[in-house]
Amino acid sequence: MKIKKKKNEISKKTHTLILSDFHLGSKVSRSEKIVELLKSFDFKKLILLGDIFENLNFERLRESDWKLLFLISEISRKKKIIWVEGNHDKGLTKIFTLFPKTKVFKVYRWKFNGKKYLAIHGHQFDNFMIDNFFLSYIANSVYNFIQLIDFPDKRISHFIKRKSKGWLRLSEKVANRAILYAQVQRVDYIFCAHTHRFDQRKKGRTHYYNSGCWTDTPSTYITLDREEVKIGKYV
Ligand SMILES: [Mn+2]
Repeated sequence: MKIKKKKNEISKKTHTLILSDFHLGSKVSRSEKIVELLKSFDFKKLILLGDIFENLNFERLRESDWKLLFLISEISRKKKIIWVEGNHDKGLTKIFTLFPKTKVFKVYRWKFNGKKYLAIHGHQFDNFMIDNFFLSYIANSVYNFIQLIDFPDKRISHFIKRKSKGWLRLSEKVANRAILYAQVQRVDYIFCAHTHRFDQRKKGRTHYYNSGCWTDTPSTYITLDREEVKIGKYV
């Protein structure tokens, strides 16, 4: 499959793109939109920050999910792809070392201009999930179901997400623990996912970013160009 670019398509430029939580195989993943986004960017490096797959069941993948996977394999011929494992796709990511120029990590570190960077999915900072795997699985399924039966503008699921204390606590916890981890590891920038809420914080010299997800609107992504980090939204 060839990546074709339309003549008039405006190409945005960035060095690194960070995306996470596609949950391919679940009914709410927005693979068509991810394809659109990847095609609209001119980038050098792609970091897939975990939970790209919902689970190991490939039978659930739709045509559009396969299209996205073909696109990623096509990208991997020319550009560096970093695949960071999430809790949903643990182990599965190893298969993708078969793609050219693709590497799999649990924790990915790099340096730029004397600054240190680290990317980790973030479930490592979520002991609720680890202790109550079954509970959070149920909560997640219920939320996905509500999203499916929701109005087109997703007003019910967005309301739940805004009001849910659990969600808020999770975002807080992951952010705080990630910042602490970054300080201990002496890195300047830490990138996480897992909470499905995009986020941006700074504590002292430490910068924390969360790339959000692609199972909800707006879906979010991070661009990293020189030392400039931005969170982009995609409706
Ligand atoms: Mn996760």
